[in-house]
Amino acid sequence: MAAKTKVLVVGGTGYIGRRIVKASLELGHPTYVLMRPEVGLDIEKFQTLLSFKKQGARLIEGSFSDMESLVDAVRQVDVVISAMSGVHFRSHNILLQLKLVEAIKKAGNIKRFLPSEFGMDPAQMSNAMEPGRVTFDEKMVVRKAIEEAGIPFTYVSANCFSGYFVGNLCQLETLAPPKHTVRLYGDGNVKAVFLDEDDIGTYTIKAIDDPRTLNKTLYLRPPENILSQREIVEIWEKMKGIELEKISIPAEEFLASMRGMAYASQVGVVHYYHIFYEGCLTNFEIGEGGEEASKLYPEVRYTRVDQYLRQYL
Ligand code: NDP
Ligand code: GEC
Repeated sequence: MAAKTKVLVVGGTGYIGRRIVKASLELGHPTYVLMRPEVGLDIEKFQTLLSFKKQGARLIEGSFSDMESLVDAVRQVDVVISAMSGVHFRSHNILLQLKLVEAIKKAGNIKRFLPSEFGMDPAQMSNAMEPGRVTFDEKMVVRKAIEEAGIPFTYVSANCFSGYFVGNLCQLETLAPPKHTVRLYGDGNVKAVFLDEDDIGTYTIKAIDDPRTLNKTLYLRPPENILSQREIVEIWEKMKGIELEKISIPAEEFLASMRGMAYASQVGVVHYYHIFYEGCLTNFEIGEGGEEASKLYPEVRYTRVDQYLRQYL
């Protein structure tokens, strides 16, 4: 049997990065995690790195301010996965990945690079609104650098992380379910796609050495998790045995609510607008350059939204 693909995760201690590390270890890949000296006294991050090591990962030291260290790190593996922050109220460093692209190009040994995407497909978002479009524009800059360097890639479009979108019944500015009143985006019937974070890790690792995903976008669209906001609310109401008051927000009112908000919140509003009014996650067919994950990997028993919601009861 061929040796298992060696994986380096950059951004491994992050929200989605740690799920990718977990899946890589579980699926038996020699797993390397970048350990940055900038961690300093961030004891939570350091302890997370130690816990990876305990589970069998190897920590590789390297810094974005030291190109040679990145090249050396990349040379030790077959596949690089980046899970660099893209969320504006966290830290947002998508463009820093240009250094990683440069290191991968210099090293010359990488069989697949998965940049930090894990959301909407930025290639579908060329008409997105300000200021939210920054996320997509920057991810496209990184894609361009990858493709110009001739680096083999897979882009993972993971749609909505359940932690941000399901537990709160798609409400903004909270992660907990509303108790009395839920704000519906328009009629609440636009379909979106919701993924358990561990499943995102699993599908991502499945794709890293699959010839079917080479130089393609992998869309995570497990059919039972293609749901409208109203359907999610109804699942929750049934589980909980309650009925929530529903207020429908017209599109114009929702967009106008952005005025006066902090920049990071405005970015969030724009993302929600495209997802829940425009239907940007489901209003296109997966074409030539794409594959759907639950079709490629039917053996993955993905988490349904009702199962995910149980932890909020
Ligand atoms: P996090 O905010 O958790 O950050 C991930 C990692 O980024 C950190 O752990 C850190 O790596 C690294 N990082 C941050 N700042 C720097 C820096 N200055 N230098 C080097 N590394 C840095 O990221 P998320 O998991 O929230 O986001 C990852 C991706 O997922 C993004 O592309 C984002 O757009 C997408 N996303 C999608 C969502 C959805 O619903 N679809 C929701 C949330 C995110 P280290 O471990 O080395 O410290
Ligand atoms: C679904 O696709 C994406 C989602 C994406 O491609 C990039 C980023 C995201 C989201 O991760 C967390 C952010 C951002 C958009 O909406 C999330 C958010 C949640 C922003 C502001 C909020 O108040 C919020 O409350 C839950």
